[in-house]
Amino acid sequence: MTNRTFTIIKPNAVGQQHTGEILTIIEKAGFRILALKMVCLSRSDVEKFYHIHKERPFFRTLSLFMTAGPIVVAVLEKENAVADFRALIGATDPVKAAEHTIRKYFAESKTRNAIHASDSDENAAWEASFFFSDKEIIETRYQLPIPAEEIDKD
Ligand code: 3AN
Repeated sequence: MTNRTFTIIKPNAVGQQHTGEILTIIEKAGFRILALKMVCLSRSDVEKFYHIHKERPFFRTLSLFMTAGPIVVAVLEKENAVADFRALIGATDPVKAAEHTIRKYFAESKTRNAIHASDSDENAAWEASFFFSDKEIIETRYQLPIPAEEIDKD
């Protein structure tokens, strides 16, 4: 089990200005943000990213939705990241999502379901590399090189 997962805050959640609230829930649940950016997907991006769903009946509407506005993508770190983050976001169908999950709060339907999470360690690594180079995934932690009092004294 690795400690990384990948997420997308989807166009409806970004458009409704829930990005900050969702990132707050994620950080409060103990996930550390290693990479973060806002992007717009093209139809060809959606076909590549969701290639396993390409033949599914909902693919057309999934593609129209995922290209409807900007998304926020992130790489997250925590022990047991993939499973814990799936629990934090809740079921694909918001009607079935547990109380206090991100989808329970923000999803509007199975397609407009506010957030994506990787479903395995292998997919997390592949999905992260779809959006970020190795250099953009930052492991370095905050650590002052001198005592805080010295930083504050000038
Ligand atoms: P999850 O995001 O919960 O892992 P997946 O990976 O099975 O779900 O599906 C990817 C995305 O495809 C979902 N987040 C959702 O937007 C859409 N989707 C999945 N199943 C359906 C469905 N039965 N009807 C409509 N959209 C769906």
